[in-house]
Amino acid sequence: MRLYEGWNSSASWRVRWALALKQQAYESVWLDIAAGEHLRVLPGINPLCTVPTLELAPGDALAESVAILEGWRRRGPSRGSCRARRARGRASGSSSS
Ligand SMILES: N[C@@H](CCC(=O)N[C@@H](CS)C(=O)NCC(=O)O)C(=O)O
Repeated sequence: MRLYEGWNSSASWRVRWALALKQQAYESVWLDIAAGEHLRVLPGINPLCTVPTLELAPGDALAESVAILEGWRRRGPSRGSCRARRARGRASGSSSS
């Protein structure tokens, strides 16, 4: 899994934080938007050429930060959604998030 992101892109940070919360390992590719790097790197991956772009596998990428989070969650990080984890925690008597 590879995240194409920009340091000055708040949408990129949204995805980055979500992946960190889920402890999801991924490769980070930082693109310099101001220098137009995204326009050279992203066309074959995400026709919108925007960051963040989450590449799940070659030829399988998600764009738009909220859609990325939803799409990635639906495809099932094995730890499950935050809501599912909280429900499991309550069911087991654990107070974890
Ligand atoms: N609404 C989108 C924003 C995506 C977006 O517009 N990203 C900007 C950086 S924050 C970008 O890639 N701009 C490059 C361009 O438009 O050429 C999201 O939440 O992902």
